[in-house]
Amino acid sequence: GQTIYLSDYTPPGWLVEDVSLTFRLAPDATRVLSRIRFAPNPEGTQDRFFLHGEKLKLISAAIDGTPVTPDITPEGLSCAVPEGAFTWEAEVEIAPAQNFALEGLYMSNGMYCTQCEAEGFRKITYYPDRPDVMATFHVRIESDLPVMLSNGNPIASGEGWAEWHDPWPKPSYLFALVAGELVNHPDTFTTMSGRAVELNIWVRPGDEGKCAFGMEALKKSMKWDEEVYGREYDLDLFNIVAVDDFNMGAMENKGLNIFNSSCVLASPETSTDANFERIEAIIAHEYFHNWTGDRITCRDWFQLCLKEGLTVFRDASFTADMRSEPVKRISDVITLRARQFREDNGPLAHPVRPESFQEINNFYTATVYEKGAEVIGMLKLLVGDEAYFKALDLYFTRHDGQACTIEDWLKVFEDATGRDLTQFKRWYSQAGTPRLHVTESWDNGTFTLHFRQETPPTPGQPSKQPQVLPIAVGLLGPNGDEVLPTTLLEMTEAEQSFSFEGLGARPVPSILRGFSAPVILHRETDNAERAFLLAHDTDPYNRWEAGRSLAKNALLRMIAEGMAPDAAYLDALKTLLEDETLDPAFRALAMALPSEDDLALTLFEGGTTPDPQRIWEKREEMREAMARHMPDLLARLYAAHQVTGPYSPEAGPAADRALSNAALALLTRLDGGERARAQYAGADNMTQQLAALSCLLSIDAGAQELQSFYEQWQHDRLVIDKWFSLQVGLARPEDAAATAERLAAHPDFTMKNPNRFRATFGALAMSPAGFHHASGKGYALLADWLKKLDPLNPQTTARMCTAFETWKRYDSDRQAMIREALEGILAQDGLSRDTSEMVSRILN
Ligand code: BAL
Ligand code: ZN
Repeated sequence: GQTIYLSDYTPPGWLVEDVSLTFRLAPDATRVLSRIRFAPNPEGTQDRFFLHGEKLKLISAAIDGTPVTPDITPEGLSCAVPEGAFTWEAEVEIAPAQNFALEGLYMSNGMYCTQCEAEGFRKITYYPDRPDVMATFHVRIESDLPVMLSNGNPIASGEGWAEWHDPWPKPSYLFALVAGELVNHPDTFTTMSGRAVELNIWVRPGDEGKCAFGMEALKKSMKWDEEVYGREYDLDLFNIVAVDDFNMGAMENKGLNIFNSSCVLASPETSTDANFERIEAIIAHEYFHNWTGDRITCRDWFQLCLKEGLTVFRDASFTADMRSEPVKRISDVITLRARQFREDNGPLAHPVRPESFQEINNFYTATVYEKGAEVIGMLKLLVGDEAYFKALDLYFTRHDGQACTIEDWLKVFEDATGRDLTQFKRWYSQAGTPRLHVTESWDNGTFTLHFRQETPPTPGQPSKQPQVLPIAVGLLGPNGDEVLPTTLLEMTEAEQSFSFEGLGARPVPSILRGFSAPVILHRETDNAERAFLLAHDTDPYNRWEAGRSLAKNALLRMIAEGMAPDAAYLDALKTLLEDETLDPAFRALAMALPSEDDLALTLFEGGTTPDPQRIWEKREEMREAMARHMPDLLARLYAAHQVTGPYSPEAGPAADRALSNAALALLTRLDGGERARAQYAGADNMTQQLAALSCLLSIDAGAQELQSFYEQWQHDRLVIDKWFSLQVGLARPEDAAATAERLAAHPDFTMKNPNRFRATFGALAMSPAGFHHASGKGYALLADWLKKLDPLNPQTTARMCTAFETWKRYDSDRQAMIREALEGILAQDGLSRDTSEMVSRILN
């Protein structure tokens, strides 16, 4: 494949003033007529006039009314053009019903919809499909479908047609069109300046009852962005559409957000508490893009983190404000470690701002999104809240309507604060997770923390420079009182010490409070100190971290040394769970053990080859020990945190359900499933039903419930996705691949729906012991299905190849089997650019 480099960026030769598009919709032969006003870019180098275009049948083309015959390649067309401004007109034919890649214009259950980010617009018509070309769009849709939507405001419609105009200049990746037999859930919002905005969530008939929660989330997001960032919505209309077949979670098209139906449709009967929280966050995320993404967009795709890191950071702050801040922070760190650290410490590691790619779709990653958000969180910590919002105001005024870079972003912070961010910028250019080593010394009233940072080599980056690390610390006295409240240390050197004077006794440090930097902390400590922090730390994040490190240490010793589960850990956990002053959601998180993948990475780093089967067994053994250590407490928690009355997805009752269901999961190991069976039978919401079913499946006792669950929900595709993934995810390691294989033969399985494919094979990939089973069956099965999926949907295929990204950690037998699986994929005829880039990077 061809590699594209950030350093090769050149401004476009021509800019677009205005675009008019007409769509004559037909499943196999949609005609797209375009009329585009081009003008030479004074800042560009006008060599050859080139328009992107892929898989398009050109019917006709003209410049200023005169027919032209362009040179056409698989990537686009070029053509001689007059000097100065001119009008380009073309007609192309495309076949949305044959488009299973779900990029460009495609069909889902009889409905037309689009996905243009990153480079899908070039599958709709010939265009300079790059984000630094921003234009106003006028769109006419012709079809016999009742609902026809595009970006911006509706301007006219009649029998069989509708016209839309978007007054805000935008890049082509934000274009959207939807047409279908849809029904809407309407509402209104009055903005801070008093303008009324019409809001709609459009769904397939039958899904109307699943829109109310999403609508409330949208209104909360609009309000929050006004109150916290001073950002007001800028059109008379905001539309959301739910689509079943969608590669991503959702898409922020201007005024017409398109959502994977799993990320917007919600009802108590069909959605879990986790689903509700995720939907609220994604609706906020897409809405927040209106300013951080749409009004101010990216100059080129290397700058993706400019909009994604910032928007993830914004949606995380929103969720923290709507729910519990510490619980959100802890959950985000769990995700960061599970996904981003995994990526950053393997063959796919890349900087937050990558410097080259073959297929940009492969860079919608945890690093760009989640580490990109962490970088913004660090910037905010370093400059302080007030300066952060001052810089953001400057960003919005200075760059409104522009396509920007990370340099522009950092410059507003430099200008607003007077700070030099040259070294900070390394967070955008250096890949890999910094290791932060800490030692301490105590001398006559002075306590000193000695820090050393190092970042291991990553592909293409053998050596790294020190980064700016904001390290939030607090100090606790021997009796547990805080003797130094949270203080921010700013580390800039490879090695640096910080002293605290005038202390009466040697303190216990609480380091990296709130996970103030995305690093791996190495500190020699003992269980007594961990237990002390678990009992006394005032920082909820570090309190949780202390419990997690106790659990992790205990598990590592069980795995590596065959030790029994650590009684001190079990006692400390019991004490924490008994503390009714603590948020039940926090306690539920404290009961969760470090993931299998997290343990595997730590073992590997320590020089031990991880055995996925043994890790799985030891986690099971630990859970069993947890249950046996505190059966009465668990029974009490289970009963005391039952939620009565009608279901509400709010944080309070969701937290109680989280704690009671965490207790149930352990109790099920003791009571043979008695409580879970009763909960299943009495459940009136999906959270309770699914939790009970999971408990039963985890002890191999849920066959009957599994069957009745299917019968109850067979007409609800989102619930049936849960039915698929639960069976694979909870299968014993030796059965996981066979379960996925059996479900892939189920009549409800389809490769054409990414949600269903992920529910089946994503669940396998996310079960380390099953996927890495010594038989190699998991590898072979996934590789087989990825080979089948690639010709249809390269984007989802490539994404799922990341299942193999940890392969170098494992023993030579497993490595040989994985290599064979990956080489088999690579040898496939006509393999997509997406998958070929991904597999090659993993293999190297
Ligand atoms: N821009 C792609 C989907 C999202 O990040 O919102
Ligand atoms: Zn986004």
